[in-house]
Amino acid sequence: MSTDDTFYGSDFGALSTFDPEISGVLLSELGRIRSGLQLIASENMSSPEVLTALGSTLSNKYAEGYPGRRYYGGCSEVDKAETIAIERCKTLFGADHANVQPHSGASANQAVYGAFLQPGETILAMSLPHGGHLTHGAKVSFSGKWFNPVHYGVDRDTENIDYDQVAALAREHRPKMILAGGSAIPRLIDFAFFRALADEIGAIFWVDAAHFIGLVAGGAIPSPVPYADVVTFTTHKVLRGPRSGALVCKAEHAAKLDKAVFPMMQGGPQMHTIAAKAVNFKECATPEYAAYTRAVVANAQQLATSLAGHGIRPTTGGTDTHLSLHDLQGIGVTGVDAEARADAAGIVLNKNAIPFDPQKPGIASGIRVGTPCVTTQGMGLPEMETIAELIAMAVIKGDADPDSAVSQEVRAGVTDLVTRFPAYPRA
Ligand code: DSN
Repeated sequence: MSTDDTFYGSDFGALSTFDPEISGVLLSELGRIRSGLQLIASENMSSPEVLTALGSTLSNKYAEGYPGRRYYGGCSEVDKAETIAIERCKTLFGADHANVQPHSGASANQAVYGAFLQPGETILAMSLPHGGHLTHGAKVSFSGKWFNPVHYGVDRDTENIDYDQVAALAREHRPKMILAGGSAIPRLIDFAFFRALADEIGAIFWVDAAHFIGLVAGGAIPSPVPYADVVTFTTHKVLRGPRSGALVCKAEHAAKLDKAVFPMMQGGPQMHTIAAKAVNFKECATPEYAAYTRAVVANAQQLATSLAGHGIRPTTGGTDTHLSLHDLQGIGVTGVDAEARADAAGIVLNKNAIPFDPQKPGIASGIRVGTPCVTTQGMGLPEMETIAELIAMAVIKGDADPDSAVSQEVRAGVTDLVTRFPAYPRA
């Protein structure tokens, strides 16, 4: 990552003069990122190169359609950006086809429903309280309102996907589409199992890889691409690109999915973001990025183990990926309190439902922690042990008062770490 301090360092150029209120927000957000530990599993710190593409004049251009087939003139340059992004994405994931226009993971997911399902048809997906996602058929989402979701969960003992239940539900309900993936799944998913099951009942097999696609890009975990009909993802999590989405699919589904992204679900693509995705895909093809993804997993495993040593139990016993989910019932703290106590001490993490959670989602019995950000900052295994100590101190002994003695003590430890491993380091 470059360390161009003129881009994100001490001011935002003309914006600082014209609009001190907003440039002040940009600077204080940078200060917030730099001064705390960012452990939200779905966040990362994009490079200045990605941020430069995001802040470019490509933001101005309307380009409805696809390269060479636009509904507007003047698309010669954005056509180049999108073609480069598509080709890099296909190469990175070994995919037949890529669509880089989805504005987000949720938009990419909408396109999959649009391409393959009619309203009222059945999808089999992981339930939200067991680690799925809103767009996987939750009642409050379009996916739950307009389609017929059947949900599988995890096994009560292993806390891993209950594959027997998945098979039984698939055979009983004969869904048109089977979905694997979610937002709080610490373990690897058996894609071969899902592929075989989908083939058995004649269903489309879709993987929502938003959380772990970055690990796939770097080769740290196995890829769903050879197995799935379509793989959707976000580009801003472990992948470390701009806040956006994309999908890759088998050649036979390309035309259908392209039409579902545009014009069915979206209008004009965000060409500045597509250019930033191209930059990110180039970054992800480097040996440095591959090493980063291995370090993300090693760090997540160490963090989960070290938290367990402080009585903060990881569900499934640990993790194979970038995140772990922790059950706080043994220490008698709710997720919402843990999040507030950590926040008061400069540690940003999120409360999370755990499987079979007795609490409402807004309270939750768990926390989710992830290592994409701290690994981007260069932290390694010893620092994960320190982070676990700091989390334990804040969550078990602390409170939500930033001025309390415990919060102050934890914050001193956080400050030491972020001083030694700065985010967006100054040149
Ligand atoms: N909100 C994302 C997450 O934190 O996992 C998923 O969409």
